[in-house]
Parts: sequence; structure tokens; C-alpha cells
Amino acid sequence: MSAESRITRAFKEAKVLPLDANSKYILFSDCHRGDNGFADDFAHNKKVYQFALSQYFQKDYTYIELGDGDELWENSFDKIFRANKEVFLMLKKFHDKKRLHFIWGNHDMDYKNPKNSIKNLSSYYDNATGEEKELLVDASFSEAIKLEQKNGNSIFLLHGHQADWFNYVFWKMSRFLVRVLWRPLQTLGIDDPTSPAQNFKELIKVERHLERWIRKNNNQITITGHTHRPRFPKPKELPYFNDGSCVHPRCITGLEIENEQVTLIKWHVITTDEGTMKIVRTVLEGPEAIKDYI
Ligand SMILES: [Mn+2]
Repeated sequence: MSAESRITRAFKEAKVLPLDANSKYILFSDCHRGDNGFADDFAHNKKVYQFALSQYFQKDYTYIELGDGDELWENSFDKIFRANKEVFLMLKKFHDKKRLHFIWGNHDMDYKNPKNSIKNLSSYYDNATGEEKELLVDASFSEAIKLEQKNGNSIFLLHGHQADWFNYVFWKMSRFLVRVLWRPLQTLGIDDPTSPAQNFKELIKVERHLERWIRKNNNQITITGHTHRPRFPKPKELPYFNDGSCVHPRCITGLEIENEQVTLIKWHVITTDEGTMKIVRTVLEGPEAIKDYI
């Protein structure tokens, strides 16, 4: 199956969520939540991410995670949960209000099979009370989502590894290489060569596939993650957006959809004149009206 047909199939089978003047969505991806060890690129952004989510929760946003949330190639889920318990309890708040939707990527492709998401996410063991407690019961996972307006226009969301044949077809092989070869090397600063985020030629190839699909499909507005490179086109340019990642060295990036507008933002730490540190939100691009991309 070609990249094009994989993306088309994901588009046709996408779960549909409403998009109107009242919709508020925050999109993050590529958290690669890990075990707090040397190879865990998310650990240094965890507090920033958790704070950002708490702000969106208070403001009634729905959180959509565009894949590679849990770093299941490198870690057992038990270790991920132990290192990120507060983050999962934050996700549970969204889930309990039915405002949480996951899309699976290549690093959490195990969640394509509901057996795995149920096993990992439906409950956790609470050390304090010695009881099994509910976590994300019936967590919603899909390959793609369409945010659809009443008139039928939509924003298409997917992880983006559908355009990356090696990581889609041979994801188990990639996982094996990462587990056995690159995880030990990563602690020495050597990056995983199967990741488009570390390989500029691959990154360009993945983006080209997606661009071609968008052009062939009537300039369908599309948002992915996977490459870790944020993209925010100008109105009338090819409407291909990327929310970036939550493992940038000094920030997390994401896309907000509110008031029928889209905005690229980052959350990061600044130092004030008094010497205190503060987590802040900075607008990188936009807001731009969604209708200007249709
Ligand atoms: Mn990915």
C-alpha cells in the first residue's frame, strides 16, 4: 500500500468531531513520555506540559494528542506511568469530561489494538492506598480525526507516519532497532536514525508525501505531528500544518483551534527580574481564520 492510499484510507475512516464557533481544541503530539531516565527527552518539559494542559483544562478546551504520546518503543508502560503519574492524572481530568481524544503514532502503534490501550490505561495501582484505581477507561484512540463544520468542510488530523513507509510498514523493525541498538547509544548523545525528526532527508520526504496528498485532495486542511518540525502556512498557501513536539530542548509547541481560528503557540520557562522562573505561553504564528485556508 502506498503512502497516498494509506492517508486516503485514514481520511475515509477518520472519527468525526464537530467544528463550530464554540469549539476549542488544543493539539499536542510527540510527547514521547518516558521513564525519567537518560534517554527520556520529555522529562525536562514535563512540568511545562502539565501546566499548559491545566490551563487548557480550566478554559474548557478539548485535548487531542496527535500520536507518539507514550514512548512505548523504549519503555514498559509501568515505568512510563510511574515517571508521569501527575501527567496521567491531568489527562484523566480531560477524559472524565469527555474532552480527550488520542491518535496513535508509530511509537504508540500498540494502541491500534484496543487490548493494549485497555491493559495500559484503564486502571493504575495506587501505592498510597494499595488499591487499583480507574484511569482512562475506554480511552478513545483512532488513526485519524476530522474536525468537521456543518457545511462539510473539515480539518484532517493524523500523526503523519502514514507518509513514512519504513515507520508504518516496518514499525516493529524500527522499534527493535531502537530498543536494542539506539537506546544505549542515545545516552551518549547519538540520535535514533529511524526517526524523521533526526534525519533531514527523511523529514523532507515525509512532508513531500503529505503535500502531494493535500494537493490531490482539493487542498484539504491537514495537521500532523511526527517530524517534530512545526509548520504554519500562510492563508492561500498549501494548508499543511504541523504542531511540532513536546520534546524540543527548551519548549513545547502546539496548535490551538478557537473562534474558528488556528494559532501556533509554545510554552516555555522564562526567568523574571526577581530571579524567579515562570512558565509562559508565547504565540509563534497566527491567529489565522480557518476559512482563509479553505
Ligand atoms: Mn512519530
